Amino acid sequence: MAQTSLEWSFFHPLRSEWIDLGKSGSVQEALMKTGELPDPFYGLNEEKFAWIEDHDWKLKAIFFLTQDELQKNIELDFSGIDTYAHLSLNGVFIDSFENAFIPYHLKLDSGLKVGLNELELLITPPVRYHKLQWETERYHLPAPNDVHKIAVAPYTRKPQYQFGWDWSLRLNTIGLTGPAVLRIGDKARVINKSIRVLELKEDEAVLEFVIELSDKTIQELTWNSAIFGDTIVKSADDLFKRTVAISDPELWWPRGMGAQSIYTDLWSFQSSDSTLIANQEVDFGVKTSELITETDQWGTSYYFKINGERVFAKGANYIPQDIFPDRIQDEDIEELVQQMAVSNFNMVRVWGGGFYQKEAFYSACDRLGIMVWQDLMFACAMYPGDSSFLDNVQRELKYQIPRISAHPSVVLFNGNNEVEVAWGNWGFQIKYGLYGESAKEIEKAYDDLFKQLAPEVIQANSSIPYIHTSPLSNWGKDDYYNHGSQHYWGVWHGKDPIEDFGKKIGRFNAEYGFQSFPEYNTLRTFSTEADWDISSPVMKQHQKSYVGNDMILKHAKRLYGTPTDFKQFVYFSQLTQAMAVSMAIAGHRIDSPRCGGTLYWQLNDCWPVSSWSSIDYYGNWKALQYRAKEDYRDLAILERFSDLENRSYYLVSDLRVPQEINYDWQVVRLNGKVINSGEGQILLEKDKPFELKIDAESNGCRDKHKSHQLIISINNGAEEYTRSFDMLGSKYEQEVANRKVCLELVSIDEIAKSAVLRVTNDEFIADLWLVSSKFGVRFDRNFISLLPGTHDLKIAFEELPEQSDFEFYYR
Ligand code: BMA
Repeated sequence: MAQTSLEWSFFHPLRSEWIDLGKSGSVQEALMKTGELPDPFYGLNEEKFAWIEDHDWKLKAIFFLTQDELQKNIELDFSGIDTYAHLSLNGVFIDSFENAFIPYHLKLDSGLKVGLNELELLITPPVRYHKLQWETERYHLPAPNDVHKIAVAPYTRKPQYQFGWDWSLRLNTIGLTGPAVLRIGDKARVINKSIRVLELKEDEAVLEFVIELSDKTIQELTWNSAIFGDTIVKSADDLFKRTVAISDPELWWPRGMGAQSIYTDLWSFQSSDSTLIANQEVDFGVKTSELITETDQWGTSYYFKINGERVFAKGANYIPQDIFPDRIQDEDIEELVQQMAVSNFNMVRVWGGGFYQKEAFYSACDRLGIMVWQDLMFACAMYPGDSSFLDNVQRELKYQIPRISAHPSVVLFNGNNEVEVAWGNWGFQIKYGLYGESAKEIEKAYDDLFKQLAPEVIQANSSIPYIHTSPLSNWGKDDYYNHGSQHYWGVWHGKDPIEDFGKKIGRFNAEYGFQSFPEYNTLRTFSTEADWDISSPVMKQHQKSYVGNDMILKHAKRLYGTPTDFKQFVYFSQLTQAMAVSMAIAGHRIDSPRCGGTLYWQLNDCWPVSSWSSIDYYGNWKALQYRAKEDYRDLAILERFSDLENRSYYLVSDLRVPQEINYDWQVVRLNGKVINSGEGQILLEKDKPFELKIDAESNGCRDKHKSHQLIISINNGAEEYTRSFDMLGSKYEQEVANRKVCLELVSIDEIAKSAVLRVTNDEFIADLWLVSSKFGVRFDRNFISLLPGTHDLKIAFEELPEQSDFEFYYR
């Protein structure tokens, strides 16, 4: 029983030499290692990667077999081939591949020999593979994000963002997205498994377990489960299934609603003569999910019920963590899911222009109670509907759907991102000349793929609800916001004022967002300070949205004034983004139960770039992440904007049990003097936001020239929570003209890797941003306003920073 991860090398088409690739990864990463290609993120280097797509790439792996081994069962497992490839063994063709989203399992039963054997994988980049077809086809499929002249993203089952996106560089990796394992003398293996809740009653859950084995000749086996005992099962369509019942099941709940109960079972499979075929440790959870889309008093609902109970969804859209998929480690994924939990998310959307996630992602979501909205991997383009494309997609779904739906965290499969809305509203017909027959063909392809094939595979393999697209409604007309899911892009892609984030509220807000620049540390990784200008070539290269940096500047100026330099622009950009998204989140939560959830665009980045992300490529939190963490608390204090001047304040609870809340508020002058206050008690129920009556003007204290801070505290018996909001008047800057602010690094604990940053300010400061020039420093709070005094902020670090490593900005 030997298992070897093969070592690959590849042939350089221009230099005619063989270069090491290692066990997996792309030719681009290998050429970066040899120094032939630079870091694609730096400066304008992205352009230096284009030529890679002009050549076919030959990969080679050599392995040795003894006479004895040759008699055994020999298999080859590819975890990911990127993408179009021909495989030959000792010079003889054995198979071809055309989907980066499927692992391939091959039985090598001919062509092997004693001694050295050679595998050759010839990979053709998508542009070359489809060139002839593209040049001769009757019409081109719209693919507005594919930046190549020969735009073939829709034909290619590989991550769509690598063809170019409005937050991504164009870099189509070529190679292996995981190791290829040679197995000699192995028994059968479990190559896929699924778990599905068939029925959930108060005192019993009925589940179906499904496995697929690598050896399809096995027709019957004894399935032993440590929890449910033995049963004999026969194979049907290459799958083995058994049904089990659990009495009084412990349910899996999203965070905030209950425990994330996970059962661990051990399965082993034996043939009739009791020989062990395979075994497998399995984690599973018991939960049901429903997507409720029905006509109601407002229009058409869109919300989730988990285990029969309504849940308000809070979170963001997740994109691939790197342009090089193979570089993303399980620890990086787990860390980011951890950040979601720390930020009080209960849902994440795996957006459709990336890839289906690894087990580590879904398992982390299971453990931490983050519901997963899973897109199928189609985004912002029209897709083919010919039978070979549909067969290819069917193979992909038959693998991915059972695998992903085995996880209790998964609550929705969504067919695609913005494909339907793009067809209806983005002017494709005119731009691509798609009328009559061609338009009909494209529409039929949509129906065949998203209304027939996908739901069929999902219903056959899973109990997770399916919807064919997101959004179901468009932004624009007032009534659109009353129906279904919404991607609100009226501020960024339209001309809406920023306050509309808090007003144009869909029934479920699956996307909305505003861009900002990443912090200086991150900017330094790809630019020199000479490039620090929003219209420098390097900054433009790192801004992929056609809308551009001027949009950030326009809104930042209105909210915070004209930045004096680039550094202040970066600071203002983050404040503007945080304000914009916070307006939306507050609007959405306060609109519950009309509104069913809120997922801002976007959590993370795939390279260092100015984008909609709240956490940059290097894991640094932008102002938005700190703010979303407060806005997303289960028991939250929210600020709602009617317009920039008029705001109201709400208490909101997502907890299933009504909360007895004691609250108090104070309106404070910037020198700390309390000018008005109030307190009260309420029973705060889920989906029933409570408006606090704040009287900031009762003593005639607040006029438009005066600035104040509002401090609100709540206590539900279990914990006390305080949040403050600035009410800064138009003369604010004059009121605090001569401020002194000192920073001191104290209480350093090198073992716990923590310290305190002591801030002393003689006058009020707004939105204090602490930045460390050392990577890996985390702040417990940031972008906070401070009344005069001494304030201790905790930091955690990987490497001890010096006091001089910290910079700070405030208004
Ligand atoms: C939506 C997303 C992405 C895009 C974002 C910003 O269309 O689904 O395609 O990056 O808006 O334009």
